Amino acid sequence: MHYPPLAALLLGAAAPVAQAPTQFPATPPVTPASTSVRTERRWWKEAVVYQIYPRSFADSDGDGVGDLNGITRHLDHLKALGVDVIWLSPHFDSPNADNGYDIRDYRRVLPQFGTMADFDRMLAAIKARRMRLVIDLVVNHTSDEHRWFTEAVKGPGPYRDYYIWRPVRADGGPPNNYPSFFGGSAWEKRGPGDQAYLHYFAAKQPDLNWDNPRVRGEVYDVMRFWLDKGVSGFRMDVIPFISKDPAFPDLTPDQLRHPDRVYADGPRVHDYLREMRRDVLSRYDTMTVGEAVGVTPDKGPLFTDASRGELDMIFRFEGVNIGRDGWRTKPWKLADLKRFYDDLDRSAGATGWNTSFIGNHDKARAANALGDGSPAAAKALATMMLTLRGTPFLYQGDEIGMTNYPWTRIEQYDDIAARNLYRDQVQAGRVSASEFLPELARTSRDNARTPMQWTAAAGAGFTTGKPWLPVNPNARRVNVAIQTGRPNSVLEHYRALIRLRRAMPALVYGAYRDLDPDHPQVFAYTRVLDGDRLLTVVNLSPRRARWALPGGVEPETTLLDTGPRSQRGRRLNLAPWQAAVYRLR
Ligand code: TEU
Repeated sequence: MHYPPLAALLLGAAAPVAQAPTQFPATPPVTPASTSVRTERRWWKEAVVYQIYPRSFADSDGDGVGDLNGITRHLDHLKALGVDVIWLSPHFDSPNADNGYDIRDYRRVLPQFGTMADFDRMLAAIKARRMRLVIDLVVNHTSDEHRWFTEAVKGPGPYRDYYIWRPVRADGGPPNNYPSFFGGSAWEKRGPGDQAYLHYFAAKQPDLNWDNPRVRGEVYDVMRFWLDKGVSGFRMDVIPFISKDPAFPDLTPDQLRHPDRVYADGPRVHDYLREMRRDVLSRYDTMTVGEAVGVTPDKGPLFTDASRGELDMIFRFEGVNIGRDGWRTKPWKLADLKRFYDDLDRSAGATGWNTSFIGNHDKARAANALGDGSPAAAKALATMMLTLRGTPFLYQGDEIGMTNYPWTRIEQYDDIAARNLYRDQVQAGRVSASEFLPELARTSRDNARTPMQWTAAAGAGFTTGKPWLPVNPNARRVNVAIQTGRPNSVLEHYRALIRLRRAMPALVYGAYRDLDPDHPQVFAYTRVLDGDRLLTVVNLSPRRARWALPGGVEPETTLLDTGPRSQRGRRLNLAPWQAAVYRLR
């Protein structure tokens, strides 16, 4: 179909629909770190959070896909682990182009996962165990099957301006050179007129137009709907991306190397987050954590400084991404990881707060990505994660040291990111399959999405049917049942660490100091609160290591140790991946 230019103008949103201008107060400054305000106590600072990827956690009805009743059945595992808060990855109705990060209906449970009654029962069971639930707020984009979008695509009407439309170029090319995270242009022409809509992720994930106050009102209503049901807050998907530069200038070649940094720096993002806090969050007792993709170190505090009234915490990814460059792995140095944690800690400033995590549903398994896949490495990483300053977010399966899957063929993958990469890299002739596939196997998100390993049974106790992603063949050795009660298992180590964290306020609120930033194998730091002085020493390497105790650092009691007694005079001799926590004199 061809439309003359005039019709295109009438149909499209080439000029944004006029809206009542919203007045936002001036942005408050970040509290300088030098102001030594003692951090205020909050339940979410003291909490241990556990992320559930519902598709892969527990399948109660044998269809091969995890579900809410499966979660409800396994809550005692989380309680015994010591978890306070569950973060549930999207459980909403979705066509699953991106496994639920493409939402079709924000007020409906994905039928594969169950019903709203199942959700209510799950939430009641969580609360009965004195835990809380935080859900995933995915509002940078919706599914293209959301009713707002199916209406918007038709042309002018109340929903057109819920999304971002721009005319395609005269040669039919996209309005600008923004790339999508899942390959190709971030623009797709659809519907009448020569108009394209913006999608930072898949074409089936159109970006919402947050400059439209009606869109913000809809999002806030969705938030109130779930808060009124009793959820305790939100993990906010790519939340720094919500505000766009309406001029959509082309990215420079330099910016094209890190488009996420531009996407995360829109002109109104802080105004919108403060409005969200004022209109919604401040009326409830919540915690919020933003997925800060693209947020550079200097910008982090703008989101988390408590005096600004935006988010409570963000996830920054330099740590978990240290061993990778896109789909490739890369060598890394412990000193760089320590520098990141140091910088992160400083960026919390006087009133901000951080997160501590080693994996999530978008990463390869932590035991492999930052370790060598061994149980000892899993325990070393856990010790680090649970004694750093910041609220720890555990990812399902890491508590038993689950590892990457031995992928060999592209057909084994489910993830849209993996499949599109294969198309853009291998099928487009950029790299050979033999170069690409072993790297993808080490970096793919599907590593984190294979079924949770509960028992040694076929289906790993995850399902009695055919699992939607294959079960890792190591499930016979690596599973919850086998590790429960077994001394030195990864699971018992996690439990001990969480108990320790609960018993020691210094592990939550204590000041952090890296004692030896340059040591190539050992990560050693103190946590100090009033008279309490704790020392964590972790050998983050597969080789034995030595570390000399600095003057004034006198271990008094060993609170926890994964290896043989290690102190000889002023020296600690550490086995590969050995980790210990001491109370200092
Ligand atoms: O992830 C945002 C993000 O930028 C990811 O692309 C991440 O860098 C990537 O997964 C690495 O391969 C969030 C969600 O966590 C992710 O699951 C979604 O696919 C994405 O947003 C879109 O909603």
